[in-house]
Amino acid sequence: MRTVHSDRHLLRANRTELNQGRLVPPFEKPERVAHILARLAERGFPAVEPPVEHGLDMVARVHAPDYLHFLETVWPRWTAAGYAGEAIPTVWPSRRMTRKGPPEEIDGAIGWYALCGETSISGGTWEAARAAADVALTAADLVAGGERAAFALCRPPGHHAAQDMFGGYCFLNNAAIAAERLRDRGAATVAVLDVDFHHGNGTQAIFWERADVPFLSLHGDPRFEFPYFLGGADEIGAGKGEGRNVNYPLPPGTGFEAWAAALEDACARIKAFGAEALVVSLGVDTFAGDPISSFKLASPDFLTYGARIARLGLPTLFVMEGGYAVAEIGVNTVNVLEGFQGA
Ligand code: Q9C
Ligand code: ZN
Repeated sequence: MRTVHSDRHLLRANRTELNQGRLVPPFEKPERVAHILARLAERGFPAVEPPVEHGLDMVARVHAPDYLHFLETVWPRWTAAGYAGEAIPTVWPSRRMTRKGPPEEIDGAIGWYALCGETSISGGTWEAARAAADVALTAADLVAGGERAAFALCRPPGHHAAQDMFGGYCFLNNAAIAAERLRDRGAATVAVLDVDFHHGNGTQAIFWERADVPFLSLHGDPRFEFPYFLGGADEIGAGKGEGRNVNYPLPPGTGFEAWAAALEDACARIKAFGAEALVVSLGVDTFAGDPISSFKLASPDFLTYGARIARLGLPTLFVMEGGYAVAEIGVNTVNVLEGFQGA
């Protein structure tokens, strides 16, 4: 399986994350990718390939123009305002506040576009996010061109990013952008299967009314887990998309047996939807040793479910999302790819 990857992810090197009332070093850090690259090489995968620059046309199919302009300018605006730390929102258009667009001041504007407050923005974030979108698009083109599967080693991740919102370490929704590309290149129905520990709220929002891109997500029950305000089983899509959004909220501490049962149901539905291609939002924060998640998957379980996904028999694009047990992220991620290839 070929991997697309850009060194420009290194430009995303923020120093702070608001966690449990303190600013701490971010969980979503560059070393995550280094471990995945090392494991790919160790297991004999082909040399990683750089992305082809695609411009912003496909990105703009998923994200609003004013949001893209915000991402491009937020850091210079923040520093021009004289703010010393990294850009972090402190105020939101919350319930009973009725303004319908971003205010002039960057401190307010960042709250308009933020879904939450842990994800700081620093210089280079926009450039890294753009490169990650190019990685996803380039890998999608490999699959559209006839590869059985490809791996988009994206960083920063994307599945929490909605049309006009960043947060949960995500800025551009790489998986959604790739799904649009696969649609353009001829797959009539492209399913997105999200196996990251957290609900893919951004991807759900983007495809909520779409019949051609069904979204299925296995995740920690939002009554107990981030992103808290989306991801329930009763969210089934609307309009033409009704019945094509499928959430599997699972209790804290879920182990592989229950997780795999949900995956089995998701696979049956992907078949029933008539998907012609598959995008997997691949987060490995379901691992038992993950520092911010509560599921109990063991490293060999990733091999098992990679093989199950392969048995769908669909052209498949794996898009990297979360996973914060850095020492094991390489083994767990590559196990999914090896399980897929071995099936
Ligand atoms: N500070 C992804 O896995 N909550 N994002 C953090 C610890 C946000 C995870 C709690 C988690 C976002 C792509
Ligand atoms: Zn996650």
